[in-house]
Amino acid sequence: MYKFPLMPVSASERAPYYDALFFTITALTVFFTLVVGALILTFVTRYRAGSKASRKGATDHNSIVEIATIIPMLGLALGIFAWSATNFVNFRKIPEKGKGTEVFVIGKQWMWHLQHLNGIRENNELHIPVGRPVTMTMISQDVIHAMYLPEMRAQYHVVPGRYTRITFTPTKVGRYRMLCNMLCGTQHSEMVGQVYVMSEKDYAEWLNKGGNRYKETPMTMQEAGRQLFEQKGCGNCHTDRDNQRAPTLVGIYNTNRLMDDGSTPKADEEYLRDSILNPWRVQTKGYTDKTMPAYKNELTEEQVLQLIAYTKSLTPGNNVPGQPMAAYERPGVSTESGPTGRTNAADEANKSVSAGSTQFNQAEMKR
Ligand code: HEC
Ligand SMILES: [Cu+2]
Repeated sequence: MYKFPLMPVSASERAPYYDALFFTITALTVFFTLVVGALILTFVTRYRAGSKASRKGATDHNSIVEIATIIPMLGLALGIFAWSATNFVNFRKIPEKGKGTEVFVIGKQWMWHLQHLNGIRENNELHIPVGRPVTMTMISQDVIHAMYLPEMRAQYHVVPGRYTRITFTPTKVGRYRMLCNMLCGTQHSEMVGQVYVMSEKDYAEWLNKGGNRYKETPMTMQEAGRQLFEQKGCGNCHTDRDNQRAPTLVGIYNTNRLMDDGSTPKADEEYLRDSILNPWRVQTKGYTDKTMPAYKNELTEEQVLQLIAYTKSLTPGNNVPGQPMAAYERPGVSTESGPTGRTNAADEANKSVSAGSTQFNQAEMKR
């Protein structure tokens, strides 16, 4: 809306309201500065010592003029107060539960930890979809910080011992700043991060990748399958051996299965896909209860392919006895961080002295 170079771009629904107020106050300030300045200049010139201007009938008090000035000024000030207060109240209306994106924020010297409802964690970074309200619930682990998102025109204190909240709706795709706006210690100025406002499609993709933008290589299908296997709880029933709940999937690929109706189909891809999507059509011998959920409307074709890839990898040699399912390891890959089980650069960065700066530099390099 405004292209004033001193202002950061406007990237949230509240920016125009905030800017209108800001520029009105600025305009009023400039206007009165000019009026008062002009009057001062006029009078000091006109009535300077030694000037011949007439000093006849000088008064030092005029109630009418005073009242006529004070009342409108008071009105103006109260008007600005009412306007600001309305903005403030409107911007602090937290969307109903379940509406929009919820993010949980921990501020600490000197970084921002963020976690999404689905468990994705981020450090000094926030990925959000455009056009949907975002609510941040924030708390500090040490001193008082302040979450400041200049392009969103949003700021609120982050204090120890209680939750504060901030809400805004990003309106423009892009990369914006996340700053700490409360002097919080020596590296306060490095408590910086980025807000990535993404299109719905990019955001979905990002979520799909487990939120790990730094991943060097995408997950293999097997890895993705394993992740799904865990997420969907397949392992609650399918373990490393046949049990009362379900037959094992270890080693079944390309073998002939004995079914309840006496048929012996080969467990190829087609069979596996069918068993996952419509498990009760023909059941494995010994399992007559329809306990396995039908995933027909729950999994995408891509996910089914990933699950099949994972199932294929489950050979006895690849299986750890006693474990629910084969533990899948890749050299140099930590299984501890994040839902993807991959180390991410943010975590690495946070081990060094200034998490903010390291990560910021890394983010810049990747661009
Ligand atoms: C509540 C328990 C349960 C869950 C959860 C479950 N299954 Fe099953 N699954 C079964 C049972 C019981 C059978 C055998 C009877 C049948 O085919 O319905 C089976 C059969 C299968 C088969 C065919 C195995 C064979 O004997 O040839 C495959 C493949 C399979 N499940 C994959 C999966 C996948 C993948 C998931 C997760 C997305 C999953 N299952 C979740 C209980 C479960
Ligand atoms: Cu801070």
